[in-house]
Amino acid sequence: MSTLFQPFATQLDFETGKLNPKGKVIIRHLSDMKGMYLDEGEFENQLKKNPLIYEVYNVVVPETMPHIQHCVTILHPGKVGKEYFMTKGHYHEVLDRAEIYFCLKGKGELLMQTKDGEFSSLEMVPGTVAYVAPEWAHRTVNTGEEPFVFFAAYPGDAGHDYGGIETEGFVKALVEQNDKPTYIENPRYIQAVK
Ligand code: S6P
Ligand code: ZN
Repeated sequence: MSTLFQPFATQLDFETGKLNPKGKVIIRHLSDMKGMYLDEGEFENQLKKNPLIYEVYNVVVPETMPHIQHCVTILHPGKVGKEYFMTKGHYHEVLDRAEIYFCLKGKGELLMQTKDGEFSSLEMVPGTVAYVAPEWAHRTVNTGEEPFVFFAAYPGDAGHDYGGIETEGFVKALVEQNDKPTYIENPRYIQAVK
């Protein structure tokens, strides 16, 4: 056998969104998201049950170039007060690394922003292929009533910078108003210091 990295395949179950083999699994409960939801009282209330918010199944490949990281996220439905369940959101540690999201199941929104405070969002339904361009932080929000499942692929060396979003927050938040997902300004958003 050559010394080259060997090709391999992973099986994605379209029903559950899970991978076989499972790869590296990341499970985030509400307690992992302190300070991220607008309604702090409701956040504390729900901590008693500490619901599962999302699961990420990462195929294990080296976190270097020229490899391609790929994974599936299962974002569960629910709300904290009026605000829909969401992922933490991050910039890539190597800021100019892009990413592709492919929605497989459920529905949601993909929120993106730059360090200059520019904001963009895309609706995600099964079949949507979204391009997260270089330098855009990204967060997903489940606006439906079933799990929102999407596949992602990104450069091997991208890495994750969570600290930026933990400090800044997102420009906008997605809440239910008159039974509809509605964007509101996030009063706690602080523009990044560059
Ligand atoms: C990785 C990619 C996704 C997220 C996942 C969870 O670059 O964007 O796989 O990691 O959706 O979100 P977060 O913000 O907790 O990493
Ligand atoms: Zn990413």
